[in-house]
Amino acid sequence: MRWTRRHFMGAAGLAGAALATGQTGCSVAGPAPDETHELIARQDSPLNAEPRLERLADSWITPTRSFYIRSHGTRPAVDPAGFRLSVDGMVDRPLTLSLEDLESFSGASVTATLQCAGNRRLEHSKVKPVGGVQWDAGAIGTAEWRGVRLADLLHKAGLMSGAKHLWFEGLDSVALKDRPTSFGGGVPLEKAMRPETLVALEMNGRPLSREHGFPARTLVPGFIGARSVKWLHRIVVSDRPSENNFVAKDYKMFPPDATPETVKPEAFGPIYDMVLGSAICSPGSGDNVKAGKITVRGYAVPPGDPGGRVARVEVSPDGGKSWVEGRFRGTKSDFTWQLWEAEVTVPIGESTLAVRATDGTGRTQPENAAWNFKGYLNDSWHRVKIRAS
Ligand SMILES: Nc1nc2c(c(=O)[nH]1)N[C@H]1C(S)=C(S)[C@@H](COP(=O)(O)O)O[C@H]1N2
Ligand SMILES: [Mo]
Repeated sequence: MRWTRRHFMGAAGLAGAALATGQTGCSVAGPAPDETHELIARQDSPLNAEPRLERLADSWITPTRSFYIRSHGTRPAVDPAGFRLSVDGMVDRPLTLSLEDLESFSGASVTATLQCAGNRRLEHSKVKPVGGVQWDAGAIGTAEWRGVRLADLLHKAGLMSGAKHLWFEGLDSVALKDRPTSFGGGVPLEKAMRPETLVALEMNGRPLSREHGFPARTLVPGFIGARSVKWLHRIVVSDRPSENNFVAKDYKMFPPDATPETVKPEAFGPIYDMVLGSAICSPGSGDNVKAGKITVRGYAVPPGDPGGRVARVEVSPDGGKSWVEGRFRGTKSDFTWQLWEAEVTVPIGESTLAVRATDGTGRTQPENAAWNFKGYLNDSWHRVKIRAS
């Protein structure tokens, strides 16, 4: 028995969900309940919400109730019995898979950190305002994902020669300025074939909730969150990158002087890899602390390439004049964040704490990030102003 889903269904009495669809005998469970009450909404509709930062540094695995939600459009309600995932394009044998078909593949589980490319956009906005959801540093979380390796699906379908890219399509509808579209993502074939890349059906031991993409999503560890497409219903194998808005136009890194009016998105490639980053989760911005020695806690994320790692974290009590080395807390694995803590001494009055991480190649986060009008990939030192008395 490779799958926990049926056990879960029995234990939680989810046969009711199957009955409700008139599919007695269907073994597929419904979604895990949406839990959003602990999140801070940055936008109500569609819901975009992040946890309080203090919460985030509590545990290596982020409980689903504290996991950020980032959605661009509608939140589909998918009937698990009627659901089909298609795999077509440059394949020898196009596939149309039900949830039961997906569960008949051997299951794979991966612990990975998911982070929005717009995490810490709020700080970009303080340099010069940018549009989009104004995320603090909480559009990130780490979960245990379970599903099917994308490579196994592609083996079954058979790749035609010349295949180079995968396109992913969600069932949601997103209103662009001039038209509605579905949310799409994509990855180069090389990443699709790697063992960490999944079509995920479960998050933290339960079926996906609706907010997190029930019943299926791609999960692309090391890549920006936008490539982990929720409510996934179609995979296309192609010789070129997807033409979906969110691959061809959005989620690109434009230079600081580019503007929405003048930029030519076709001149820039899609963002794939995450970049080295870190944030202070506690104390929080504006907190009052006791002067003297204080403990600072937070997370650091490695660059997204396989083998990317965080080698060092440093914390400054004085806005970057002096630095103290932090120590790692808890577990880590490939494609996950690392939690850390450090002791620094702060005087009475106002102080600016800062954190910066260094990766396995010796590269350290810059003091200031490359500002861009989309507000992506803020990798500057993370700073938090506190008062001590
Ligand atoms: N279909 C669909 N998939 C999507 C999105 C979306 O709006 N629609 N948002 C993407 C973005 S930008 C991020 S950061 C992650 C967030 O996943 P989460 O909401 O489960 O945290 O989902 C990605 N997948
Ligand atoms: Mo995102």
